[in-house]
Amino acid sequence: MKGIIVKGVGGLYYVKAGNEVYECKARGRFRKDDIKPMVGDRVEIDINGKGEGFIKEILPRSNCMIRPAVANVDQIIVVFSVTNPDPNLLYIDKLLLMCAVNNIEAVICINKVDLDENDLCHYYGDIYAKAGYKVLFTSTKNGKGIDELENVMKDKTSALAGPSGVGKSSLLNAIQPDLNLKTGDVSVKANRGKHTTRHVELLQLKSGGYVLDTPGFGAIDLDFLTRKDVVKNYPEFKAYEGKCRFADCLHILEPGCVVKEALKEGKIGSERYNNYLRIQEEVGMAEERRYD
Ligand SMILES: Nc1nc2c(ncn2[C@@H]2O[C@H](COP(=O)(O)OP(=O)(O)OP(=O)(O)O)[C@@H](O)[C@H]2O)c(=O)[nH]1
Ligand SMILES: [Zn+2]
Repeated sequence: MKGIIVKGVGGLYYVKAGNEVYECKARGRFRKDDIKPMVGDRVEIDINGKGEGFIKEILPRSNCMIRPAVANVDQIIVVFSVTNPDPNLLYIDKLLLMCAVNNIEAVICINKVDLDENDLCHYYGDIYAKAGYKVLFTSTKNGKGIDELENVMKDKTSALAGPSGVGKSSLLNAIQPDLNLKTGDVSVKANRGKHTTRHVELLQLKSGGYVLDTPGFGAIDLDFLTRKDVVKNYPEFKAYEGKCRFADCLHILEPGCVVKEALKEGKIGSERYNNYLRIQEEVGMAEERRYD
C-alpha cells in the first residue's frame, strides 16, 4: 500500500494511505543504507496480521530539505506584508534562492494589502513578476486573494515561509479555520528556561493537498553555497545563459555581459540585481573562508 508520511515522532512514522493514518516503523535496512524516512516521503507500507505497520520502501524524492526536515515539497509560498512589518527584500531574495537551490517552486504572496494606502503592493509585486514568479495579493482582514491562494495550494504539498508577523498563520486560518495549527508546544526544562519543541507535520487541506506546519524558516544560512550556485538560481538570468562573453560570467564586472546589458535596458529589475550583488558578496566571502 502506498502512502505519505505526515508526521514522525521518536522512530514512529504516521503514514496517510487512503483515508487512514497508520502508525509505522521503519525497516532496519533504511538505517543501514543511511536513509531515514522523512515527513513528506512517499512510501510503500505493509500492515501485518497484528495491525502493525512497516515502511517497506521509500520512493525517490523530488527534493528534500534539512531545516525544516521534509521531503517532496511542491512549492514554498514566500509571504511578506506590504507594511507592518515593511518587507525586507534581501531576506525575500535569499528565501527565493534557497527554494531554487533546493529545486522547489516558489510563489510570492504579498499580504496585508488592506493596509496598502500607497499602492506599494504593485511596486513589490512587479519586482517578482518580472523575475518570473507567480505573485498573489492577499488580506486576511478583507478576504482578498484568499480563494486564489487556496487554489494555488490545492492538491500540492506546500510550505509557507517568510518573516515573523507577516500573517502566515492568519492566511492558513483564513483558508481553513480548523487546520489546528500548533503554536509551539512550550516545555520548561529545569534551569534552562523555555524550549519550544516542535516536530514537522503535514496537515491535510480540505481542498486537497498538504501544508507544512512550521514556524517560518528562521535565519537563512547561505554559507554552504558557491557563487556559481547563486548565479544559476536566478530565474531571470536563465534567458541569457551562455550568451555572455565568458562562459563562467557572474554578471558582476565582466566585460561583454548580456545580463548587465539587460539590466541597463530595464529587462532585469534593479532591486533584484542589487540584492543579487549583496548575496554574491556574502557567498563569495564564505567561499573564501572555506578555502583558507
Ligand atoms: N491588517 C492586516 N493584519 C493582518 C493580516 N494578516 C495577519 N495580520 C495580523 O498580523 C499579525 C501577525 O499575524 P500572524 O498570522 O501571527 O503572522 P505569522 O507570519 O504567522 O507570524 P509568526 O508566527 O511570528 O511567524 C496578527 O496581529 C494578525 O492579526 C492582514 O491581511 N491584514
Ligand atoms: Zn554576464
